[in-house]
Amino acid sequence: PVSEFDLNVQGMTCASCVGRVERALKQVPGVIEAEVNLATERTRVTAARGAVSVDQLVAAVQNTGYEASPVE
Ligand code: 9UX
Repeated sequence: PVSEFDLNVQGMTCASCVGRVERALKQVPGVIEAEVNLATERTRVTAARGAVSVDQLVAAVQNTGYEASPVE
């Protein structure tokens, strides 16, 4: 079973930014997939159910230097 999380990630302006954010999220234990949509600033994260909290994901993005918040 998996859980999906939607984040709004701001501050990305190029494809390398996208790569940094996706890599940071995929390095969080339990994360299976992370996909950034640069145009919409929306990021969809798939993780093993119960393995991560949205706060952990937000923190992982913020540690790379971008702003993140959960999408309600
Ligand atoms: Mo691209 Mo993003 O040159 O911080 S990596 S703008």
